[in-house]
Amino acid sequence: MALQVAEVQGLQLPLGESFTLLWSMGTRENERFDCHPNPGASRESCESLGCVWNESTSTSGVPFCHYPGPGSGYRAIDVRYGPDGVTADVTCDGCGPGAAAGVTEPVGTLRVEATFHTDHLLQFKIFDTSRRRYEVPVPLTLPAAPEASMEGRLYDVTIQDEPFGVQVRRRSSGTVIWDSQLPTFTFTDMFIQISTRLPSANIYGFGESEHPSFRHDLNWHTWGMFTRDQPPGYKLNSYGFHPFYMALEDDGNAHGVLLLNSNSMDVTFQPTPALTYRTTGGILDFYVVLGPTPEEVVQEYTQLIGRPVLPPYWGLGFQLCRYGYENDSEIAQLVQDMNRAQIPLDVQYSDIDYMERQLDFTLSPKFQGLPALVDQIRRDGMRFVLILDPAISANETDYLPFERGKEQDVFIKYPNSSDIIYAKVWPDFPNVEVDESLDWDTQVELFRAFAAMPDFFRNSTREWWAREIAEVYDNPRNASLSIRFDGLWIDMNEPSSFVHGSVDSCRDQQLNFPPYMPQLGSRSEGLSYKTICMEGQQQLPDGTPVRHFDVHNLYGWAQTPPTLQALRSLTGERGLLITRSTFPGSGRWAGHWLGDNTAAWDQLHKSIIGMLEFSLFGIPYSGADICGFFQDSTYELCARWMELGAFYPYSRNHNGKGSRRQDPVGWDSAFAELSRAVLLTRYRLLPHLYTLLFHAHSGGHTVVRPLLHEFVTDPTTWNLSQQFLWGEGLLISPVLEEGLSSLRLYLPDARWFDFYTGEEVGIRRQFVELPAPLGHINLHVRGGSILPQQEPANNTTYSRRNALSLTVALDDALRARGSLFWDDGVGIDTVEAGRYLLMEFTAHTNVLELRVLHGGYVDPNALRFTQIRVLGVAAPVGGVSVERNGQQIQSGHRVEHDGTTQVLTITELALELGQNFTLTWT
Ligand code: MIG
Repeated sequence: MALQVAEVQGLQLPLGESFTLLWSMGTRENERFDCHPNPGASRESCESLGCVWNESTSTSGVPFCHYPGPGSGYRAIDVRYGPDGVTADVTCDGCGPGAAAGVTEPVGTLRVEATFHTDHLLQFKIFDTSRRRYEVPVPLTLPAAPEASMEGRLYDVTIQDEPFGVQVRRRSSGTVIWDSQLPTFTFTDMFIQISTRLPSANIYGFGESEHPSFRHDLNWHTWGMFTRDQPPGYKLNSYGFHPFYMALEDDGNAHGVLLLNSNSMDVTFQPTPALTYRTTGGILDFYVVLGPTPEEVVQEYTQLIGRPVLPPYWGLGFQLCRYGYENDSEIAQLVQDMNRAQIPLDVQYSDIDYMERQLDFTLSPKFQGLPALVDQIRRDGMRFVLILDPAISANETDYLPFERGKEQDVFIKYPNSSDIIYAKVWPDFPNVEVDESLDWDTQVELFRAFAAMPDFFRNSTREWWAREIAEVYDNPRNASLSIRFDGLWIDMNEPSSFVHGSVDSCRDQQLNFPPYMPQLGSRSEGLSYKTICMEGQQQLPDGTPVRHFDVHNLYGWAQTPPTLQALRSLTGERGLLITRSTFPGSGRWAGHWLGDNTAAWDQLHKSIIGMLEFSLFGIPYSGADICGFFQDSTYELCARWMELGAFYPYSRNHNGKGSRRQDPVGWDSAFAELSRAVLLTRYRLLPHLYTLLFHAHSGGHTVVRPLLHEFVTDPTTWNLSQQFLWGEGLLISPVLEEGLSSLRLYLPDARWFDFYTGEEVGIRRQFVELPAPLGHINLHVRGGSILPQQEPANNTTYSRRNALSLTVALDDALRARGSLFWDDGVGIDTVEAGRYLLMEFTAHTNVLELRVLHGGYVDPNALRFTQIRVLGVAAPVGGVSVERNGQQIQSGHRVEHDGTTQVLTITELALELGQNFTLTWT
């Protein structure tokens, strides 16, 4: 029971005199909903909207101007409940007080439709019945007809009539997980607002923003959402757009909510607990998945938006890049130095430096040796990735990409006009000498070319883009300039522009400065801040015209599949694609780097939060620029970052232009040694990581997994993001602060074994301080899991030929399980075509079984498991017998059991990959 006591202190009431105490019955602070979200609220402007002005609060963020009562002015009529959903009409009388009053046209002919798609997925959509409004053209996977059953449904939906609200209740617990019967509800042309009470204060997600904590702080914070070329920073919306959150209810059940709306918006949390969405267009189209576990929330969400792509095996190797390589020899030298130092390296990049004056599809005179270098790198078993930007220079003579693009009408124009909207990005004007000592704006003015933005929705653009990429791969004019890249990296696709809107002015004031400007931190430049004009005319593949205003947040999303398709058709392989701007569903084609971070200690933890969020967003293949992009990294920071980054699914050391070298061979030999060691550990674990990415691709499981997904009954895990798991069984506890040689880390309720020594820690559900000297990252294997591994090598071409092994960590009941996914590592759609091997491992007491679940791939290298470590074996071991496909075999293995560490090691095995084996120890 909450205390309901008002304490009045500091009184000086002399005894014997008469006093009257009066307390005002204002709306409780947490129940205040902001009635004037635009800046500049005053008593006058507030009251003129029909709202209440109340300055009595000492809590920062509490709105002074709030709604006067429960009414929103909207009412539901004709509510109809059916087996597959609920519908109602929604009308408004005067549409209530508040933010939008008189500013943008109210929509008074609304309809709400709730659809029970499956037992764990429902949708409710609020839209205008009199005029079709813009809806997000992103396909979701929904059953053709509702499949939810009366008995099996995890939820009930109620539509409340006055004021209008939607309520969703979890049946099993009675918890109301959505409750929008609140005074804020507003539906106008350019300002749509809806609030909901939240069932708990455990909210995760929304992005892309740098969040100070994984679990949101609900104390009056607003987060703007709009894709933008904005390096991570507090309260700044960055490259992607993800209007999705996961909520953990107080009893440990979890659900997820997607608002499928692509207009600029913001979301406000308040400690009620409640959440308010404010969007500038489209409709309200909500999808709720009911879990009930956090892992199931991600599985159900990715089922809806599309499961993540399986990266090529080599994409799990270490990757190296920087902005500012001088020429191809610098890259050649670096790769050679990495190889000589025997530091694993799979993928080398070139940033925009390889282009002539940063023009897409060109080759700089300083990089004429690149084609040959790429061939050499590939011969040595490594791979090469090139960057591409969307902006196409319009100031060239004989620049075919622009000429052909114009011919095929691929560029975004002003509406009802043949004028292309010209932005400025990286391409330089012809014949200029860039003077980098000038200030940025002057440089942009003097040196940057006019640049046109392709509209990637159009079929013609997709064809044009594929052809231009093909001509880099196979240069039709000079075959010796063909660059045989293996992957592409698409940048600046928010889309980014160095001038706001266009080199001229934008033509539509209202779209660029909407009546409600979400809290994006660029009020004076409006929505076209660092991007193109909102009135830009785009066209869906079926010819439907759409405004950039509505589809801005889909720019990177639309560019991604045609890029992957082009890459695949050229290379004949799966290819590696990384994109900066993402939207729900982008994970189907690409991974994501977390953008232009700074070489600073706080970025280590922030990068984990970012990865955990992208796990929720269905983009598991992600990671931050290791050692930091902006500013000089420092030795210790970079060393700790290499340790952490070795456990990013996407593990790339990338640096900005002008800052000091930070690659593993850019420091000293001790640094090289430390990098080598931690990357060898990563490479050893790649079969496990690849298997996790397979489970993400096929089942929607997370790869980098928040602890709360595995230990949901333990509230200590609910906001723990300094540590993370790979799957369910490997706990990674990096050092995130300077000057430490030991680390305080949390071990949840399970048996935990040191990955390196195999010894049990013997502590659970407690924080513990463990040694963490520079060069050592704490890794713990959870009892109950089996991790497949492989002898590492300098790159995955070679490591894939090496011996396999297993680490079996027994739980309290002496059980463990795990799996291994294996295929050729590069083929397109190997999973869909069944061209893979899936093995399942189970251990119980003294028996370990290796079983083939799917035998669709035979590795050409005759791979064998040669070593098995079983952790937590207390009783002395006499011997180990081996059966293959049910037949006892003579195997020349050796057995070692250490009674102190309780590690059973079986070596010199030769268990062929793809066969069934049973090992029994006595
Ligand atoms: O305006 O291509 O996030 O990784 O090195 C900066 C140069 C453009 C931003 C990317 C970064 C890349 C850089 N790019």
